[in-house]
Order: sequence, then structure tokens, then C-alpha cells
Amino acid sequence: MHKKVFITGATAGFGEACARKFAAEQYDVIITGRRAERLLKLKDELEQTNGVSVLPLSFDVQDRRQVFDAIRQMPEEWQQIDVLINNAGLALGREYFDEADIDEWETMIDTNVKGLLYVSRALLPFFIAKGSGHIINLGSVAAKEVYEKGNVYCASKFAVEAISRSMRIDMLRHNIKVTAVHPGAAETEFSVVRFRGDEAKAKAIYNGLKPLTAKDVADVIYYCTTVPGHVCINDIVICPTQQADAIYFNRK
Ligand code: NDP
Ligand code: 8X3
Repeated sequence: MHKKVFITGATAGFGEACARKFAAEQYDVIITGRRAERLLKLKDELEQTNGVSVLPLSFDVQDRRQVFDAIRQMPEEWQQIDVLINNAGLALGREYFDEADIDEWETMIDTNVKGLLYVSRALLPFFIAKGSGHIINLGSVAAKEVYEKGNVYCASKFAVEAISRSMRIDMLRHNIKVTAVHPGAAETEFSVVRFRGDEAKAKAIYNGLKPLTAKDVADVIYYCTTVPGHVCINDIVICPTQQADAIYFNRK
């Protein structure tokens, strides 16, 4: 029987790359996101290429009822999940605290923090019943240092860091591993979303830099699942070689 991974935010970026990586490694994959047509296309591709099964579930992680309904209605044969990747997330805007859009603050908190909490709580009963599991939370270098105009995005990722640490403690008694993965600059749809579709502004983030690719991050995430059962990678920061942390870069 194939192992199973549940990935949030699999319609783009790291989540999509994780779906490809885990499917190539013979996992059955539950792919989720709001853009249902992308999920269906990815399902066809992964099943044809890898001979695994793929279950697409379309929901908005901000909506508590949608999350719990989608997970509650999963067919029984999909409920033996081995790995949850809490990846869905976004930054919106890069403005000073006093100039930022408050609705965008709400969206970041609802997605990056509350969405991660809802999905984790909805899936935990399956891990607990099984007596094992692995939760991988996408933090960021923005979970380690704050930077100018990062305000609420950084706060949401500091929250992911705190939640990961406390989850790890509370899940000890259930034999559930918790890994926090903290990438630096990676070129995905992330910056296009952050700058509200302004491609030029998004591109400029990576000026003079060879950024991470989504595949680089997916490969590291997959590696975290390959260590023996008695070993847990608690926390890992992955940066381009030209990036030291959230602030310092060596741009050429
Ligand atoms: P992308 O924008 O490429 O992908 C984001 C994914 O999240 C999409 O699949 C999107 O799906 C999903 N998503 C966003 N909002 C929701 C929602 N409300 N409900 C369900 N799914 C949602 O970004 P990345 O792959 O780069 O980012 C993935 C994670 O990694 C995020 O948590 C981000 O903060 C973090 N990160 C990114 C870095 C980077 O430089 N790229 C660096 C460090 C961390 P859809 O729109 O279809 O719903
Ligand atoms: C995404 C990386 O540096 O834009 O989390 O915060 S950064």
C-alpha cells in the first residue's frame, strides 16, 4: 500500500512541487487549494506519470466549515494519512505598518495562521487513531527575523514558528513528528501575489540573485520525511547561497 501525503496549497509553488516529488516517490497524494481546475489537471498528470492515486479537494483554508467538511467527507481509504504539509499561505503587500491595508492583514492571519490551525485540527484525529504521523509546517526566514514593511506577514510566520514548537510538545504523547521548514527567497507565484499581480515588482525581488526553486524546497521537505522513525528534524532553514537570513543578501 502506498503512503499518503496531504498537501495544502498544491495549485502552485512549493505545494505543487511537493505533489510532484511525493508522487514520484510513490506516495498517494491529496492535493488541495481553491483553484479546482488546476487541481484536476495536476491529478491527471501525476496519476499518468507515476501510477499513484490523487485526490483533489478544493476548499479555502480560511473557511473553517469548508475545511472540516472537506476533510470529514474524505473517503475512508484516504484517511490513513502519513504526512500533512501545511503549506497554503501568502503575503499581501509590503508597506509600512501605518500604510498597510487592514483587510490584507486579516487575509494573511486567516490564511497563514488560522488556516493552518483548522487543517491540522481536522486531520489530527486520523494521526491519533493511527498512533503516528508527521506534520510539516511552512514557516519562512520571516519567522526568524522581522524586516521593514514585513509587519503582519512576519507576525503570521512567527506564529507558525510558535505553533510548530507548541504542537511538537503537545503531540509528543501521540508519536507525531512536527517539522517547521523555513525557506528564504524562492521564485514561485508568491511575489506576484504579494504585489497584487505586478509582475515587474515581483521579478525585482530576485534581482542579482539566484533564488531557490519550488523543487529545491520540495526536495528538502521530502528529505525530512525519509529519516528513521525515531528521528525528527524539528526545524530547518533553507536559503539561496546568496542570502544569509531575512535581511542580508549578496546580490551580483
Ligand atoms: P505560491 O503563491 O506559489 O502558492 C501558494 C499556494 O497557497 C497556492 O497553491 C494557493 O492556492 C494556496 N493558497 C493561498 N491562499 C489559500 C487559501 N485561502 N485557501 C487554500 N489555499 C490557499 O506561494 P509559495 O509556494 O511560494 O508559498 C507556499 C508557502 O511557503 C506559503 O506559506 C509562503 O508564505 C511560504 N514561503 C514562501 C517563500 C517564497 O519566497 N516563495 C519563502 C518562505 C516561505 P489557491 O490560490 O489555488 O487557493
Ligand atoms: C517569504 C520570504 O523574505 O519575502 O516568506 O519574507 S520573505
